[in-house]
Amino acid sequence: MSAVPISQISLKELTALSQQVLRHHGFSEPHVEALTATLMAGQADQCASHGVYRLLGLVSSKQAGKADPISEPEVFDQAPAIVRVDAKGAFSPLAFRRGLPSLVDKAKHCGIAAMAINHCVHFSALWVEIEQLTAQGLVAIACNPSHAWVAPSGGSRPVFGTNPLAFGWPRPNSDPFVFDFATSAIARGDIELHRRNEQPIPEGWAIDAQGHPTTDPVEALKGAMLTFGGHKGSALAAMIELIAGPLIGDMTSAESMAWDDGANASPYHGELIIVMDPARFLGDTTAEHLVRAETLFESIQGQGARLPSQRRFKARRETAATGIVEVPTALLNDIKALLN
Ligand code: NDP
Ligand code: PYC
Repeated sequence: MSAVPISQISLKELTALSQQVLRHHGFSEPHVEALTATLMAGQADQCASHGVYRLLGLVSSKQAGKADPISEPEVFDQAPAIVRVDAKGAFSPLAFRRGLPSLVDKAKHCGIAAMAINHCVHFSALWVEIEQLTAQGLVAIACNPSHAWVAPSGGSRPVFGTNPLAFGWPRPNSDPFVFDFATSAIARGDIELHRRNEQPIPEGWAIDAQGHPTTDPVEALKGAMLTFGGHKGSALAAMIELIAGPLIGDMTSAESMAWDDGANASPYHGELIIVMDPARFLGDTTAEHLVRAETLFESIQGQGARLPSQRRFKARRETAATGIVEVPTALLNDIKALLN
């Protein structure tokens, strides 16, 4: 397997490049800021499938007429514990930003609250949002459908999206406990990166269009991805289709794919975020129970196992120390070409 040429670039320079590209393609300033913050968070944490690579999809989705670059999200007070944000066909990060203050207020008042983001084009990692809630001392769960790329366990035709599920738990004196993964064996973005880098994918990620196991990323992208954990990932993917689809009045992954109509744009659907406030569940005993929760993390790490997000937080500290990130040279060139 040949090594992929890599360029080193400062995060500051990459941030400016991302802003320049988005402005060049007509994105409004609030979207430029929210989108770039999301892309750079992914890059700084060395999450290759959801970092600056996504800039290509942001521009192509806009060019295909499948993502509005300027719509201002509208926030609705849907119910005492539910805030709804209509993204109006634009990418989701600005909608999340606009709904966040109301979601936090509602969770702190009611103890549990939810935010439904509707009509958003989606490309991001969910931990970026989860961490904004754990930073407020809240427990959070987020999920969304995508495009129908994933076959149900026991089947061979795509029905589900890659449907990420993320969870965050605030910790008193350390990074929050956060996991965030696709309910497919891997995010589709990772298979796309294998295709770009001409690298085979591991067995178990996908089947080809004839339903045979494949390690060829090109065939995998034409066929169907597989769920993680067989029937268990399949059931979680179905749950996400339901609670972040019909429950919030938005599209399933199959509907998003039909809407796409071959444009190959980012998925268009909704997102559900559920938040719980330990202080409302526990009152005066909150601190005592959060300390008890630490025993769980100690017993995981104490035997040499790692926590999810541990790699990411380490990468974040490394990036902060050097100010430098690594980007495949071909990708950097493709991004610069977006300015032509
Ligand atoms: P992974 O299969 O790599 O799983 C990611 C999660 O598992 C991270 O929390 C990661 O922590 C943790 N993890 C990985 N290895 C270990 C280990 N050995 N021990 C403990 N924890 C571990 O990623 P996916 O491909 O499933 O998902 C990647 C991203 O794609 C997610 O951020 C997700 O939100 C995003 N995505 C977004 C979609 C969308 O529609 N917007 C659709 C699908 C995916 P760490 O980061 O520290 O390695
Ligand atoms: O990598 O599966 C994925 C994905 C879909 C939408 C954003 N990321």
